Amino acid sequence: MSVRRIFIAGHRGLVGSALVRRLQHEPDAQLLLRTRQQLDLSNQQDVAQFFERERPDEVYLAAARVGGILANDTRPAEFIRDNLVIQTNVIDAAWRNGVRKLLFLGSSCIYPKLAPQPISEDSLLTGPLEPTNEWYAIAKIAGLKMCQAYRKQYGFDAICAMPTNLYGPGDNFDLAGSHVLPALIRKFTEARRAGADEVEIWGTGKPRREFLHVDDLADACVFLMKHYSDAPPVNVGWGEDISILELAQLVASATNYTGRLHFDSSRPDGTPRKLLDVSRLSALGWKPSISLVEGVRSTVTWYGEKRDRND
Ligand code: GFB
Repeated sequence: MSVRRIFIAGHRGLVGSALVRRLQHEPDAQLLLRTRQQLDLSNQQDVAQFFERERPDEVYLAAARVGGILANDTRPAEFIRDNLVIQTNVIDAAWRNGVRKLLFLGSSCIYPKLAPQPISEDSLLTGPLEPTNEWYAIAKIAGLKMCQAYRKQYGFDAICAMPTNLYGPGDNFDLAGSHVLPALIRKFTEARRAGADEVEIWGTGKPRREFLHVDDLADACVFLMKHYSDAPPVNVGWGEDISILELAQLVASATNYTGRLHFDSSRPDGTPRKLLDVSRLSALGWKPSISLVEGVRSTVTWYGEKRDRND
């Protein structure tokens, strides 16, 4: 049996660690993993030397500067710079060193703020972006276009997956940088443990979001690596969305919090709705399996155990 040398860029992040869990038991997979201390992906020379030396067969490009609405809105330079640099270094070095296939991870925020729902891949570049995260979105659009350009000019088999809002074990629970689901899990867990009678939720509670468990995303990425080789991006989502108010009620129930919810409407709502059209991926034969209720419960348990261990 021939061995596939697989580089997972960003293997300590939410997505990268899920890819490690998914791929580590594949009998023909040999995982190449480097921490930030071992390999600085923003250093072009280091990345080029790594690829020349290690010669991976496949690359999952999950390394990125990511964050929730506040981090995106307040640190735009970091979001556009770090993502452009990391993805350019990795995609170019992969192609130059004979990588057989690369999967680039984008985000549903590449689509216009007011795209028709559910959002099809064909909505790309048809209207203005959501202002709170346009810097990150522009970087991710550039990554997607770079993959398409390398395929067109060089025949490089680079594919692009566009996931919806993700959550799960290994997420960022820092309230200044996190996405809404880990933020709510932390706020409700702390409120229940402290006996607090109110939890603050940003915005009006009316925006609608779709959430996918990161283990489902990792499975979809491995599926696409095996079964898809084309230029258009592929949306990866659950197929249904819920309001932030409904999400807060779900997390309150999963954490046994019984106090009040206070909505701070001075905080931004962001895009009003973000539900992906997943028909392209469904037609290829993949579907997710971890429901939001089940995924939130297991992530609440994971987070509680992590806090108890103090790590
Ligand atoms: O998940 P989130 O930060 O990002 O926020 P986006 C989603 C919604 O939840 C917004 C509300 O309407 C927030 O105002 N929200 C309520 C909260 N309470 C909280 C809280 O305590 N923390 C946070 N973070 N939100 C991101 C983009 O947009 O989605 C990224 O900024 C990326 O670029 C990611 O694309 C997937 O869904 O609005």
